[in-house]
Amino acid sequence: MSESLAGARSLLARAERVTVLTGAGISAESGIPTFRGESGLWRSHRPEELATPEAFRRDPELVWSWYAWRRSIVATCEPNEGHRALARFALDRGGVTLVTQNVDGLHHRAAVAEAGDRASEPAHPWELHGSLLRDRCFDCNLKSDAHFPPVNELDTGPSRGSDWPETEVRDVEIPRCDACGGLLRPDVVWFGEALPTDALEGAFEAAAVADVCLVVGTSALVHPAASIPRATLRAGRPIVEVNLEPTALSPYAEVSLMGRAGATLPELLR
Ligand code: BV8
Ligand code: ZN
Repeated sequence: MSESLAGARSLLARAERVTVLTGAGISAESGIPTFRGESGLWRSHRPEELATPEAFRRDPELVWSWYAWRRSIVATCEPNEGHRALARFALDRGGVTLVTQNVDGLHHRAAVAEAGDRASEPAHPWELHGSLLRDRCFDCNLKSDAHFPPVNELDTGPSRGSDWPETEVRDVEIPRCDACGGLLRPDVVWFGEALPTDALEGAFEAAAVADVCLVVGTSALVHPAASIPRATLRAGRPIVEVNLEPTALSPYAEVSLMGRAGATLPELLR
């Protein structure tokens, strides 16, 4: 076992309370493109173009069909060994607060799978940026389950990479709110929008009292999520990072484990 893995394991073994912050990197091995990697989602489009309320006002069909395409990918993905190792870790010991920037719902699916009939309702992670599995009315904010278009309607063709087949999805009909007839949007947090208060406060409170903050698969560029591990640092406690490459947080990490989350987390958390 490498020295850094042994170091990280002993930090976690001694910790009573652990806060975990994950980003798109933990879902990469499930087949969901990340945002900034070489095959990143943003490669073909700038975030400002798609993940903002202004973009939705300007071209709701463009934004809606980008999310419909992403939903069609998420619908065919499964949690990977990284999600499942984290779910087991949280189930097997108390004091673990899972916070995610991801909107794919894979952490919760892993928790349900790992809990089996062990727990009535496994803990939901704090979803800082909302969820693709829900819609919300753009006008009155009424929430509903996501209106998944039938995948054949999307005709996304063979490619599941990040080259979004824009043409085939343009004619997707945007569903409307049952209560007020407004256009529905995915229940995710767009740039320039506030994060859900309960998730944000819950995450910062947990990180402030955590003995270790474990940061997995995030470039740590999007705020305020990327500031959460700093609450642990301010309390004089360490950050352990799992990533394929150095990130904005690496200089502050006690241990930076370079490796795929799906391979590293089962080793680290066993
Ligand atoms: C807000 C949901 C105010 C939608 C997303 C200038 C400086 C600082 C901040 C700002 C600024 N200008 C503007 C801001 C604020 C802005 C921001 O942070 N911008 C950034 C780009 C600079 N933030 C906001 O606008 C936030 N809101 O500030 O509101 C406010 C307050 C009160 C009232 C009103 C307003 C809202 C931010 C949320 C935006 N929504 N997503 C959707 O998904 O479509 S952000 C999006 O990026 C995703 O949620 C994603 O999770 C998130 C972060 O990206 P990562 O998860 O880190 O993914 P990334 O691809 O970047 O990195 C992947 C990592 O994984 C890499 O490091 C890679 O090496 C690694 N990896 C890959 N494979 C693996 C792996 N690691 C391990 N194993 C592998 N196999
Ligand atoms: Zn409405």
